[in-house]
Amino acid sequence: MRRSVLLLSLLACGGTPNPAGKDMPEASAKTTEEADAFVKEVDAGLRKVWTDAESAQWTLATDITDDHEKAAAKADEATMAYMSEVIPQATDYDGVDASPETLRQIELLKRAAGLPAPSDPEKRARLAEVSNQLASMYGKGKWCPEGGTPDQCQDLAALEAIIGDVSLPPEKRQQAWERWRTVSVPMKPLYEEFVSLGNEGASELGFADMGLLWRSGYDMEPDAFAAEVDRLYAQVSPLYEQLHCHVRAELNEKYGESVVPAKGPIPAHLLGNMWAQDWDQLYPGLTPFPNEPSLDVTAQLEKQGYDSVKMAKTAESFFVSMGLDPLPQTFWERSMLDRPEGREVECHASAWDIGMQDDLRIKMCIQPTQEDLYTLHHELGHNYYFHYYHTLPVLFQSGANDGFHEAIGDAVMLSVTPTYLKSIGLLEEASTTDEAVVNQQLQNALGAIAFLPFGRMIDQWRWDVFAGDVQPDAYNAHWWKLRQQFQGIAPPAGRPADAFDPGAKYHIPGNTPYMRYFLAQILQYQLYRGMCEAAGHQGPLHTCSFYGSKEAGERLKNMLAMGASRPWPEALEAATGTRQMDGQALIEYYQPLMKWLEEQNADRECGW
Ligand code: X8Z
Ligand code: ZN
Repeated sequence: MRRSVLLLSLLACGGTPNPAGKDMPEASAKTTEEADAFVKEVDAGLRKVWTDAESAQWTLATDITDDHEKAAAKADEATMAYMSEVIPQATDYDGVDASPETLRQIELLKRAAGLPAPSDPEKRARLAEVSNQLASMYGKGKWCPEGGTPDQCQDLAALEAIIGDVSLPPEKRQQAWERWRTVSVPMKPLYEEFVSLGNEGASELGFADMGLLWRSGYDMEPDAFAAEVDRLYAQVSPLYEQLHCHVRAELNEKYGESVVPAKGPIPAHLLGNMWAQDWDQLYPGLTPFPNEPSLDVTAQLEKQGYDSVKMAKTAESFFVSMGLDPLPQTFWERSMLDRPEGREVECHASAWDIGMQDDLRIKMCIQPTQEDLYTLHHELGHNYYFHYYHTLPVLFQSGANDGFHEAIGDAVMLSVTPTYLKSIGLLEEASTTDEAVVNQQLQNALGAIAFLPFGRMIDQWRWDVFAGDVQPDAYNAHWWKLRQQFQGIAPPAGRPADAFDPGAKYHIPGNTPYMRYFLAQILQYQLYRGMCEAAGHQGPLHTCSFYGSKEAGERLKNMLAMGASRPWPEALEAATGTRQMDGQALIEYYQPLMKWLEEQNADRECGW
């Protein structure tokens, strides 16, 4: 979701008007009418600045040039200036006697700056400039040989292809891994400046640092949120540890003790993904029961000549089967579905609603792969959220919390079972034997379970950096400390002193909060279970598909239409009947795999 990146990242959240345990503030001098008028005025003001900023960001992301970068920075600066003006006014309404809708908008406004700017105009302009520079550096990032010609340069896609090709020798993949990380070296001084200016902005708004501002967006106290993250991670990490143990043992066998030691962390370049955040590419080599039917959707997509439009239509048709609206015609006219020739673009997939009026779009460089089919469901999940809440006041046009926004498409994707894929001709055969279930679950887990510690650690790093607990000279070491602690992975070799590896991950230079993706991993199984219930599913959770279920669609639509108008536990309750985020649905879903992994690992020493 793009709007979240700079502008709305914290709108997904918002505090309750009177958080538990706090005394009611003293009555405000403002009247009910004044509060309503303020909220109305802010709604109009935000629509204007956000629409301008989004249009400029769209232009930049689909055509990265210096001029577009300047225009985007200018529009961001105007947004920041507006925020600096209205956010402090919100506190004048503390304790005002107004409707719950008005009170909630005022509370959401206080946390609405994803990137809070200092009120000093020069510093604000500099922050807008630095943040757009960082994002463009990532988008344009390439490794080029010294003294070489431009056609010898390698961009992210080229380097990812090498990392993802598990048949290539480890040295070649290590080289690609290291080359991509040269792109982020020059980001480091800019990132330091970004942290310092952003923190200054946060402190002007009354938050000790940017991390605290981010954590305060979950309808609970920031410390309680951090504890909630720990609780959720403790629920699901045993499954990750089993997966890690099995994968490490297999890689040890494949590459030998000198490349992948049987104990200790796994080298990060051998997991098939540039950031080792998902390990999907390892599935063909790890298939538990190779005699079961193939799950290779990519082969079929290629064979059947799926182009980007057909890929997107395939994802759309799942949502439509549940009774959701087809995407508007303008989606097909305005989206960027393919990498264009002759200009630089940011290929990292994102979903948009420019102007918050159902101008739905995605920006993606679609390839006919299973991974991109997955990402399309993910992006359309964002678009459907935008679509069903676009009539709300803008401050409510956000996920119930930001994890919800990221979870919708993924929850739907859990219903994209082999049986469904066979029904649309993307698998030749589907089987429901116990062996086939383990195959499919391992395939899923290499994406989703491998992701859990990564999703957990990224913002741990940023929280620590923003809080000043980690100084610039320790940025990289701290990154790898957390990578090892949570993921049990290590760099292929010692890192150079000037390395800034966090910058080689899109969301760091792009300033997109990341804990949302961890929450989404938890929430998606809860939402999936809720929709399965609505569809009348009986039997083990992993056997459910709500394809074609209008009842499941109804439940989803109701939640989407709430946006952020109510504290997230209410939205969760509407969709699932519970008010707590809970890793138990994920654990229930993966029960067959957990059992199989424990058997495989019975004689192995797990952990790192
Ligand atoms: O950034 C994304 C989406 C856009 S919101 C493509 N994701 C995270 C990532 O790529 O790192 C989805 C999964 C996690
Ligand atoms: Zn997303």
